[in-house]
Amino acid sequence: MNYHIFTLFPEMIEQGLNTSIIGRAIEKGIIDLNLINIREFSTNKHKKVDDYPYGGGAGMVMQPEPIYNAYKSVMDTKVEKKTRLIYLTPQGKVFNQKMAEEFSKEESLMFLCGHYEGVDERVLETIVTDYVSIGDYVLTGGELAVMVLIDAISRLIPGVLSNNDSADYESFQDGLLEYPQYTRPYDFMGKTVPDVLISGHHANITKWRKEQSLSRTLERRPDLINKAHLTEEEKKYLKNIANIDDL
Ligand code: 6GU
Repeated sequence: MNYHIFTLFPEMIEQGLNTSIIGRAIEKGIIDLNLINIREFSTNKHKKVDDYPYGGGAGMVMQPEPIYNAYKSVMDTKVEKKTRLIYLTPQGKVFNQKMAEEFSKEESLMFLCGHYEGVDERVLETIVTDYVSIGDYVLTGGELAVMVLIDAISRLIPGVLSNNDSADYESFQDGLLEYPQYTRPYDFMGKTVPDVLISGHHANITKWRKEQSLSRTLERRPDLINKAHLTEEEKKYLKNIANIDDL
């Protein structure tokens, strides 16, 4: 996977993604980060990239030419025509696991991080294919958001996670929250590990974990229950612990 990121703060993204699992995937060559500093494509002698908004109002707006020139340089030399360009904005579609899966199947992706009060609408209309938000709150720029997307997308690419981690991922696939985990010591401040986990009875452990996933999802994220694909047995369990008739 080749990521091309247009930003005014490449060092922020570099620092954020060069550690831990994603950093290792970059080292291994499974993913490649191409950070493009929009400022380098300014044709202004002061390397200016923003200006006052037409019509007045607070803040500055990023000008279209530096962004378009940066985009052109990548399009002409590094990517295929059909490559998607994702603009990070609170006005976008809210990112979720399904979108991460869809993006992870692409060969390369481009991202545009905005700053200031926004980006001139004309360049967005010209180059953007997808508008994506990471939630209903406002950030100062798209850099943190693009790191969130790249982390979530990259862990789905074969070879990025170890086999161990991948197996973990499968159990989250059903749209429920994870069951609680425990490790040593057996006794922490008087709290002991649930008996079933040290019983060695694998069928019981699997059943307990599924029930924990279900009850935890019902309690913490009831909105996910309706979307999850539940078996009749799972629905029956939830009906027993809640008072839900219409699952
Ligand atoms: Cl993608 N960008 C900015 N600037 N703010 C956001 C966001 C993105 N998603 C939520 N808030």
